[in-house]
Amino acid sequence: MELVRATEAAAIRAVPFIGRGNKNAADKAAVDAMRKFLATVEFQGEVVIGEGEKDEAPMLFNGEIVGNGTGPLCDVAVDPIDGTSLTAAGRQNALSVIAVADRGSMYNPKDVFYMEKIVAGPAGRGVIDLSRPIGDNIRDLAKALDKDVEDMTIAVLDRPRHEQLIADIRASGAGTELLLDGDVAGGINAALQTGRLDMCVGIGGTPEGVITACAIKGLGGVMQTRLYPRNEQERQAALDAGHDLDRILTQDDLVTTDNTFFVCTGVTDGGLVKGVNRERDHITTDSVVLRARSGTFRRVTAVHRADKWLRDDE
Ligand code: VTB
Ligand code: MG
Ligand code: MG
Repeated sequence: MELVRATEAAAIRAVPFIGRGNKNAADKAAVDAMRKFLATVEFQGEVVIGEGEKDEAPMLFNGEIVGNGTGPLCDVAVDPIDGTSLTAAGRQNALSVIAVADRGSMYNPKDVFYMEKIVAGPAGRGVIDLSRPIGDNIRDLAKALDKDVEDMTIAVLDRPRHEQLIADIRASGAGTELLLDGDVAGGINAALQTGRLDMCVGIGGTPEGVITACAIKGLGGVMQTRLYPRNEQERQAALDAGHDLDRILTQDDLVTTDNTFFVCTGVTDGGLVKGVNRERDHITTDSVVLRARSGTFRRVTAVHRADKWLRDDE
């Protein structure tokens, strides 16, 4: 639960950068705040997923030790802001995220930046299959959800690489929700049994994949992924790093323990969490905490005193 303080801090510190056009400045403020707050949490974390590498963004470094140096040994995956471009533009759906699991349990996506992903809620277990055509997956999931295909909504990152995928989804009769960024929130929204999304598919960041897996385990949903090198050079690097490029990695391969925590706080408003809100002398944050072992989904609304946050030394 203490972890939520770190995502709250990152989100609050990113606020002055919302809509200011400088995504690295926003990310740096969030990274610094997260690092500082993580140092007060009772655990011995090693950053496995620092994110930011693909985007050449400021980051917590892979191998960096975080926490106060006592307590359980953990793997840590962070994305201080998923959606730095969204934040810089002042758009919706930017979040700050941390996932923590037992030491040695997180998949290390070393040298491969992208993966194909398919994510759905509990109804998709034993139903969706990354190796099958998207239209079949949509039809089968609709059946499992007892819905018409026409009532299905599929989230996809809005990227040129997804042109065919988007056409195939629409040809099946389902609708798309095109995401500017943020397939972590997209995957979680797809796995939640409330809201309009039924599935999230497409090629997205590998770090975001591992982070999403922690959340999906908490939600009892299903996720299948496969590494996606973009060119021969990345392909060779992946093989040299020992990756099996044909293997389908599920949420349980990406995080091999059920002892996982996932926390996120909204930076800007989104479908999963509201953004940071400042009113006079108070700042309100909206967060989600997911614990896989108990399957608990908590919403945490916190009210912070603005004067504490306006001082730089806090
Ligand atoms: C996604 C998305 C992120 O990177 O995983 C992604 O969730 C995919 O890469 O918000 P491209 O942007 O290069 O397509 C982000 O957009 C940024 O980390
Ligand atoms: Mg990201
Ligand atoms: Mg980021």
